[in-house]
Amino acid sequence: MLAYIGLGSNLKGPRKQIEKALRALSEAKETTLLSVSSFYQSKPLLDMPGPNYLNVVCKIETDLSALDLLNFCQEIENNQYRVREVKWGSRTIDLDILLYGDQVLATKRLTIPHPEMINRAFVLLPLFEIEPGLKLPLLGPLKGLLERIESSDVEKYG
Ligand code: ROI
Repeated sequence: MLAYIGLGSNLKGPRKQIEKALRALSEAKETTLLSVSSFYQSKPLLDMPGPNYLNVVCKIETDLSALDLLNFCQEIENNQYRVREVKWGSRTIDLDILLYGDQVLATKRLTIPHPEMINRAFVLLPLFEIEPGLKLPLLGPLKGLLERIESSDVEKYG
């Protein structure tokens, strides 16, 4: 199955944290890393206090089910000492399953497409960079979604 994962970090060397998580994704025998976007920098959403974020989106091919992919992503987060303190607080690493093939899922643990992705330029811009022609289940062409949101506060980094 093809899947897209959004990665974000604003603590403890964000670039290093994201590179480490990408390495974990690429080294797992059930997943192949197919492409990775540039790094993008933005302020924390909703004017939350904290350092700027770096975000990337990657495309993988995986034999894992959506739920096992979620478990794997959370294992990577735990390995990088992610601590869940306040909701929407700073984090060393965050991995969000954005899309899993054309699957639509709404369970307690996992909603796909990721429910917030359509509002987040730090997800849509890197996704557009690696897959400009993408059509999302339920939500339609990525290009149309990007045109609806303000994205000037997200910039390419490095
Ligand atoms: N803000 C930005 N800019 N990037 C993120 O990845 C990000 N992730 C989050 C919250 C805390 C909502 N804010 C973010 O989870």
